[in-house]
Amino acid sequence: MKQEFLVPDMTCGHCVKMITDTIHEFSPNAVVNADPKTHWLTVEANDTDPQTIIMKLQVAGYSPQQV
Ligand SMILES: [Cu+2]
Repeated sequence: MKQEFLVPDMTCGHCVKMITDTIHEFSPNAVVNADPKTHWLTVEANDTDPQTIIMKLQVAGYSPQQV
């Protein structure tokens, strides 16, 4: 399942790494694409759901919005 988010406070490569690592902690095989310029985040994974991704990223300090 492909899940898409907007993360306005994902602004640099550090954010991309933090977000990717955070997602891989609970969904190790997720395919994560994150663009700090457009703030667009896509996660392809069958073992998680948008609410979990949003909650975990909020804990990591980001403000994802599902789109
Ligand atoms: Cu950053």
